[in-house]
Amino acid sequence: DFQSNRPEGGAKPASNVDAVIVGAGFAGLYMLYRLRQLGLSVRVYEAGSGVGGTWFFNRYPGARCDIESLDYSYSFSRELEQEWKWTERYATQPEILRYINHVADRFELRRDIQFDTRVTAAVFDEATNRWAIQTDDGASVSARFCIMATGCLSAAKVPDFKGLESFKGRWYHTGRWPHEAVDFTGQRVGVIGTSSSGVQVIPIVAEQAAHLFVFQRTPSFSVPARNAPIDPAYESWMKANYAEYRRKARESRAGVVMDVNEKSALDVSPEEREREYTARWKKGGTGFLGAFSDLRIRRESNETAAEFVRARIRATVRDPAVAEALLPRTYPLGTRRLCVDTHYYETFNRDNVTLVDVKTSPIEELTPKGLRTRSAEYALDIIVFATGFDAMTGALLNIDIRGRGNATLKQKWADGPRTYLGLAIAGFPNLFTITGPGSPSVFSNTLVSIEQHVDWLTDCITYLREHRLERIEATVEAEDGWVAHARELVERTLFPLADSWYIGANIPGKPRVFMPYVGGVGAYRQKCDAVAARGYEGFTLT
Ligand code: N01
Repeated sequence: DFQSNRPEGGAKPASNVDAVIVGAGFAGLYMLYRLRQLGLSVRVYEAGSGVGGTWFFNRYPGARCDIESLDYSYSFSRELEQEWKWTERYATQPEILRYINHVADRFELRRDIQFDTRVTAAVFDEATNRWAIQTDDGASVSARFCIMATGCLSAAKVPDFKGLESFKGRWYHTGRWPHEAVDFTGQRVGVIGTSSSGVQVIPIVAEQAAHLFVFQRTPSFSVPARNAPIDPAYESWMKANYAEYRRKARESRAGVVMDVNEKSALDVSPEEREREYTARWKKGGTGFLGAFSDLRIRRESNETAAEFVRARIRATVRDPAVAEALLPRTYPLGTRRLCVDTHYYETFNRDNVTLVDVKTSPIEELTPKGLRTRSAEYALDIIVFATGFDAMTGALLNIDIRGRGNATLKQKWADGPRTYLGLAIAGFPNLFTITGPGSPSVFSNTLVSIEQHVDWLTDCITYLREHRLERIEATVEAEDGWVAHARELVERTLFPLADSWYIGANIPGKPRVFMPYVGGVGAYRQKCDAVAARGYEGFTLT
């Protein structure tokens, strides 16, 4: 019975708990908070030495969120929401990490978290309906529920470059940045990767380095952030209207209240288009994508937005050849994550910055002195890999997860992830994924998605307890239906046209399956609620 397991006083690591949560980022912390409220005994395992997940590991200079601070925060506690003061429109990584630490302290979450511990395996025992969870310290714990709060972008990927071990300089991955500051002063630095992480780190490194080489394979579309201190009048308005604002965000498409123009880009004059794009460009941020309703579904509409951004790049970058090389041309705007930057394109006007095209002349190997492409060798003291992540499935598949009949998740997902609602997996009872593949996750303000998943799971576990049920498992039919529905939605969009991490294209050999759910968080929430209201339709409960 998982109702009576809570150890007195909480703190001691128990070998038997009601729930194990893997990960102490935004998702894991809130899950712990809610399950504790139910009176469950919970153990959280976290590979890092502190809370924060993404924000613990991505400490590279320039790291900040591209969702506004007042949106990218928990809504579950009115006091927290009212008392916390954000300083900037877009919070920096250190500020977000301070916030997460504050939350952990405020709600006394740390006593149930074991840090510096990586979960290596999770095996379901059909006889007892419990998970045996193993950790890299050799310990094992048994839990009724295993909740994966492992993050969508947590398995950092350093490409398998020949000769990496021979490189005599220092190298870093943006997603595994050291805690001590890295000093680029007087150094010859190479940054590999020009997507969200790259566009943030590049302008900062350029200011310090003796010379910066930017190795670009695919140019990104980037819009200016227009970051600024929080406007006190806006903050007061938000704090007075938070409840209503959050409700709208939950019902929205992306988990933020966005001004979306309902018109098609093709139904207005070129002058009106220019006005609309210019206004959004001046405002800054990803709201640019709301300029017209069909930017992600109609190629010709999308091309008008793409051309607008290309014109801004040409107007910003002085050397026409460099500007030309920075123009994205091979995929529609927004089908890879739109970048948000502060002085990214301007950085290429500096004398100490060189853009190197590694599409036409790929990186062949790292050498003791630096890096060699097909056409030249570059002497480097420091290499920064802004090369991304084995997204959405990487962190899950790094754990040896075995469900009924000892079947592995690796086998089950050999042709790409399959889930029911992005929350549950047929064959893996009592295991849940927060913001898993098949849920809106990375296509939303993650905080909104995380709270929705955690609240849904809390209700689900309450339901099981009230009905004295021990086991919940998605049916294969429900899972097949969800996978088909998700695929059908994405096929109506331009997303499949891009080689992106959304579709696994950044990891050699990864199956090409579009992983996030594109239906929007509002519609998705309704579907999840309907499943619960119908007694957990699509699940077998025993
Ligand atoms: O990773 P990416 P990221 N040789 O995979 C290049 C979130 N995020 O860390 O496109 C040469 O997007 C690769 O080139 P290509 C956000 O969701 C948010 O930047 O594969 N180049 C690409 O340029 C984002 O989408 C924020 O041709 C190689 C880059 O490395 C997600 O995290 C900030 C290479 C990888 O881009 C991931 O972003 C940061 C190779 N062998 C991150 N391998 C904000 O909120 C890879 N590349 C602002």
